[in-house]
Amino acid sequence: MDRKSIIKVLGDIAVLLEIKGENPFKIRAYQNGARILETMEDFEERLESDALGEVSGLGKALCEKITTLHLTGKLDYFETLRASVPSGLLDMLEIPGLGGKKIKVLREALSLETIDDLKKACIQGRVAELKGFGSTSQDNILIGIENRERYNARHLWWSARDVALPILESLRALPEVEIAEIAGSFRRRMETVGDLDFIAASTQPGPVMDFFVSMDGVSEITARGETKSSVRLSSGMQSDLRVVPPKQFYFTLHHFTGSKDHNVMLRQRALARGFSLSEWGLSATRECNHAAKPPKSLLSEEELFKSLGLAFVPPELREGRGEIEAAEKGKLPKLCQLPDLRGVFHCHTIASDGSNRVEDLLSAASALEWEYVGISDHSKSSFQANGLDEARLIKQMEEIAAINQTGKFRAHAFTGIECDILPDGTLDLADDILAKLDYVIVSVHSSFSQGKEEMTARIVKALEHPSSTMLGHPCGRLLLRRESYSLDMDKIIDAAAANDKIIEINANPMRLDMDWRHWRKAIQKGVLASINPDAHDISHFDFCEAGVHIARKGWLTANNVFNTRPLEEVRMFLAKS
Ligand code: DGT
Ligand code: CA
Ligand code: CA
Ligand code: ZN
Repeated sequence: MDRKSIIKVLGDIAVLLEIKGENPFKIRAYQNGARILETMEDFEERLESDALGEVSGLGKALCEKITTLHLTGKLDYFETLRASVPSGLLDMLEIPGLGGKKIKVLREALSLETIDDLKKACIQGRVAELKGFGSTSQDNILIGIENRERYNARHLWWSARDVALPILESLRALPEVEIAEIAGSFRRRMETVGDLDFIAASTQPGPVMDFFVSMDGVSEITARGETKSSVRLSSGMQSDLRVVPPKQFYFTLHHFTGSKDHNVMLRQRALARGFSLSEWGLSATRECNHAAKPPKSLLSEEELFKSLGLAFVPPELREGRGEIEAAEKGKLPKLCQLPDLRGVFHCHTIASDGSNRVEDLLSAASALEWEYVGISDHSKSSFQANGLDEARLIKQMEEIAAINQTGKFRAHAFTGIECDILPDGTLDLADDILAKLDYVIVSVHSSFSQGKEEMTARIVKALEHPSSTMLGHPCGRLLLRRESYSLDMDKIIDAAAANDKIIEINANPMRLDMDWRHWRKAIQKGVLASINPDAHDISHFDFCEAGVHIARKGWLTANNVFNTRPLEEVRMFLAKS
């Protein structure tokens, strides 16, 4: 262990002893020890020659601990001590203004063990009453806790993009930058993103770093190095930038795109071929007569995969779920793309809780060169969304027929409904009306707390209804806000397959439901996806992009997606279902 890490351990020991309320002399011995190491000029030599004990202030026991850490990188005393303090108290050290002594007082006076306890105590005003705290200190602790929550949170991919793309554009505009990309979960199109990982190719990292740490929206510089910096953005998002020499760029881009699982597998494959793969490059590990020498620089990521005998793996698929085997066999799917869509289902109008008329939706869809739009307002049980009863629905069907008649719009309107699945699995509208519609989306909007079996049976029953066409937002989650209801997705996929029903990819960036992890199983069973914006406004047509990302993460080709089909095929499918 190096000197810096040893100093850190000594400091941590002092803090742990403080939290436990140990003898102040003992605490001071570790604090002093850390300080002495910081300024010691001949640390290495003294360690080697066993002359640490001659330094005044370093007792025998402390010297032994330092030597053990240096030689083994571990210290039992420290491990035991750390394990004896509840982890919630250690987390409190991350809150500005809280050190070992104050945490000890909080723990003893208020018997706190977690940050949640501490938050409650602050809100109740109990911290302000403690000696040495006061109301300003209490307010600051509360702010610290809230910031920590905000910073630790993940972010929707959709909101991360609003932050990330302008930064990427500015990086690319710098004269010193040759290429720049965003790697990490953002590039893999995960539904949520922890932090942003920018990679730039440049021979002059200095000015690029200067720009990055001082650009608009930086609220804190958490690390500033020659080739790597980290900043906190005012949105609460953490963001890293690595600057590498141009010939290294695609190795680094690949490494930091991840995922970790994908990287591990690719590295193993490289090793099996006598190469060592890292963020720095590809090198030979042993002497042997390779037909191909490892490339020292790359002009694209394709070349990296090619040098390992693989087809290019799109970033969305790099999750360590069989993509490398598929790439080896040339069996990667040709993933669907946004321009493949020829229309959407699941759009709400002013008749329920949408903000546009049918005509507005048709006009916006036509501008996108779509061939059709499915109108699907809520049904009557969703009274909070002004859901339609039978009479209002019949009236809407007549209106839509009349609009189609005018021939004013390129896009055709299909008449549908987003029909509530009632708690017992029956549908919210009369069968004879449902049978008259072009299509029916069935969705759960109530009794979310049903048990797994009951909820699964409820949804399966709705899929077995002869008039249902597709299942809306199957798990009901709201990302970072509300968990999925409990259900058995395998059984639901089976029911969809058995009854020839479509499953929606709800493209609302807060839903992205059905989750991409289930889609490979679903398409193997022949289930079709419909990428639906769940539009309550014409601007929500944009959500389709997020839906396409999820479809791609689920290995879907255009063929697996119902709404890539031309109008006539869709008509035929809906007519026979
Ligand atoms: P996030 O930020 O939590 O949404 O997820 P990622 O995937 O962006 O993860 P991040 O930012 O920690 O690191 C970016 C990529 O860098 C990650 O996907 C794989 C690579 N990477 C980072 N740390 C490690 C590591 O310790 N081992 C391996 N094999 N790869 C790593
Ligand atoms: Ca990341
Ligand atoms: Ca990162
Ligand atoms: Zn809904």
